[in-house]
Amino acid sequence: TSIAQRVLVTGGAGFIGSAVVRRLVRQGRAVLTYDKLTYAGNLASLAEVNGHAGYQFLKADICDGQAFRAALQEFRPDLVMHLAAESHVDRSIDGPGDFINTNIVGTYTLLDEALRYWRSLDASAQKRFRFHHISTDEVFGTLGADGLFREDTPYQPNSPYSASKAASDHLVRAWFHTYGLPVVMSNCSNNYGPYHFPEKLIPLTILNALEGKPLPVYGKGENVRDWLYVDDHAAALELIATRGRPGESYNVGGNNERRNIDVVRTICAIMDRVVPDAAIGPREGLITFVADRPGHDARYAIDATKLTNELGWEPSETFESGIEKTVRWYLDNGAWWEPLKARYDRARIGLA
Ligand code: NAD
Ligand code: TDX
Repeated sequence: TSIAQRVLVTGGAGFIGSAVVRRLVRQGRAVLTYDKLTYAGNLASLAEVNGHAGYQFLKADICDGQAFRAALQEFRPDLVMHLAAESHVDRSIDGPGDFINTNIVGTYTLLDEALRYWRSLDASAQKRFRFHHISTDEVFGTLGADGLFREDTPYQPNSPYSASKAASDHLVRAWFHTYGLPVVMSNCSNNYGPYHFPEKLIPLTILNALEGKPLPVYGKGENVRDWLYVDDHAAALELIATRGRPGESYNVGGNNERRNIDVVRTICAIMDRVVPDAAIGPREGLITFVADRPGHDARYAIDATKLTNELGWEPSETFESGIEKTVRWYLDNGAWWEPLKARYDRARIGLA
């Protein structure tokens, strides 16, 4: 196919972005990772593709319009996949400023330059070009016991993070309707898997459980998230970017709703089986209920039937298969996460 032969990936050194980059490079596409390398960006996540023919890395900020303009002119992508963001809800509560800058101003800056670039292309290149904005189900707010988020669910973001992502979604939509920039959008549920920064619930639980440290569970642990294995998300993103209809948004989710306490217990059971430690004892004993997150959304769950019906996407991992793989990946890849413990204050990345 002639589509998406040259892909610029913002946030390609992050958790999901690096999974996307690894996938696209394996397929033989030319890829440019455009990433500022904040605390969440890690070149070690791209070791597999580094040095590969057709792969390039550029350290740059999405708020820097001149840098992005030069990257477009030099790399000449036919697809931009925009994943760069401040992504951690708890950090957005402690300090929203970076979220406003990167997620809102940064997305505006990319749209402004992408439009200029798109207008400079010839008609056939214009027709092929796509700007894919990657977003979250958190823009829809919170669900009660029933119901699922659909693409037409009203936006009701509740955290500074989700509000900044909602704002960016609205900007992307406006650039399609007002200027005709060929955009596609997607909103995904919680991802998990290899290369996930240890501040997030699943890797945090694995690493603390390994060392016999407390496992912090917010509130009563009854909040529900819909978990998707990161490579299943990367596969969905490729389909949406290459075959999604311009101007449309697609929800992505794993049909794997779990209460946080059950996620943590599942990880404890796998760790007890795979790396039993008599000095630590059953890991469930490490679970510690702590103060709840302010504004903590009760439940997220995704209806992904549009993506399945239009583009034929199906996740390949269940939560049970994916979490087993994930635990084993962390146990086998200390070389990836050990340096993070040395580089950052343990508390700052959530480790006890
Ligand atoms: P992440 O925090 O792991 O990675 C973010 C990446 O963006 C990092 O490499 C970082 O260096 C880079 N970055 C941050 N600010 C930048 C800037 N100003 N300029 C250039 N690069 C910058 O995030 P993630 O979990 O991989 O999420 C990727 C995207 O997917 C985000 O847009 C996020 O909102 C969305 N998303 C994430 C999840 C999830 O569960 N993790 C679910 C749905 C949607
Ligand atoms: O120590 C913890 N204890 C705990 O109970 C942490 C870090 C989290 N939690 C809870 C809060 C959430 O209900 O676990 C759940 C998952 O928390 P996070 O891993 O922080 O993820 P979440 O807030 O759900 O957001 C994630 O999914 C949607 C990503 O960070 C977002 O970028 C994405 O948009």
